Amino acid sequence: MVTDRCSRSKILWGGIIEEYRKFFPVTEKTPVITLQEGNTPLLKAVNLTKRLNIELDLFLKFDGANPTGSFKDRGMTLALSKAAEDNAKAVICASTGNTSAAASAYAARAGIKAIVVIPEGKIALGKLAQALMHGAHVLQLNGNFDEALNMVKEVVSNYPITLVNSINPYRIEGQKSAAFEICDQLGFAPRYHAMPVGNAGNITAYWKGYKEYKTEGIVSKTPVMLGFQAAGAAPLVNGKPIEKPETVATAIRIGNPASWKGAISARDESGGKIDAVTDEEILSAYKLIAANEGIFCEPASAASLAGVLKLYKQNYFEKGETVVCTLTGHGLKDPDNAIKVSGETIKVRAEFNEVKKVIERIL
Ligand code: AN7
Repeated sequence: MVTDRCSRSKILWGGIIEEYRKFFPVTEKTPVITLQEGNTPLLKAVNLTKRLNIELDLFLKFDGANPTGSFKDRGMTLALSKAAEDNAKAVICASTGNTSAAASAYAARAGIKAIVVIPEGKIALGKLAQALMHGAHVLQLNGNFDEALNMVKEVVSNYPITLVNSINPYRIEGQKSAAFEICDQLGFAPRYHAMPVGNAGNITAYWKGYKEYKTEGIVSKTPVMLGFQAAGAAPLVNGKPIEKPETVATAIRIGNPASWKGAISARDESGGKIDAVTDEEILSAYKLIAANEGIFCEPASAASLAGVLKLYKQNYFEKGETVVCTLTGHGLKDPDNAIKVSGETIKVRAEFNEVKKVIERIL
């Protein structure tokens, strides 16, 4: 066979299972269901730190650059590969949106049916569009995420359907790959790792990943883990479940996180913190990231930077330390919020003189 010399197939990214195979419970019999997720950008926040006069080595891990636009792809590649290995006919999840988008996409790829249960009217429209386009059966529940999760747990105890929420341990396994990538990209583990917390699967996964890299001797230290919940949905901060969680960051509008213990272990074993940030702080960070670094994340994702800015003001960090913020999802999923917080556009008549007046004001 003649191949062109331009082929880089051997060095291109194969998705997290192929890249980190030895860290996962897969065998050669496991069919790998992948959209080549992972390998997302780790960008130094050079403009933000300068603009806000922040003395930190601040990095943004943009997991919104995954195939379905969120970190959920990392867990879903493993969950659907194992479901396919077990000949599952259908998968189900409750979701604030991103899990349903990822489950639907990976199920489509695997040729497995997907059922997603979402809180009616409380998920970003882009996420709903994704589930619909990937052919999932979308059930809108008159209730919140926590009620939806209870419902799907009941379903899987009655039917041979695989649950792909993060209670499914393969989800956590896959999501730990983000911690591996950050270490591989930096060449060491960061001193601090900040991330949004909703159902708490991701902070559990990152902590597992960092610990495994240390056990393997790939890094010498693990980071201090910092988790941030929205103030209106902060059960881990308050120490008890919240019956009616509310926040503009619908992705983390969760009152009783399934991985409660995992989040507390990550916090305590790493000497870290789980704190709350207000919707105002979240939206401010959301705009700062987009306007200064050219990264458009969704509101929930910005809770990580909002939290770092809050702690920075409290002199929590040693100057010059490395801090990584995970930006968990893409801003394009939720254009309504973006347009709402961006304010008015400037309207002009289609005349050169009108445009000229505006341009001269801007320059
Ligand atoms: C953008 O999709 O729970 O603490 O059902 O979409 O692991 O729950 C989403 C969660 C952060 C919180 N950022 O992660 C769901 C769902 C974004 C998210 C989180 C979510 P976890």
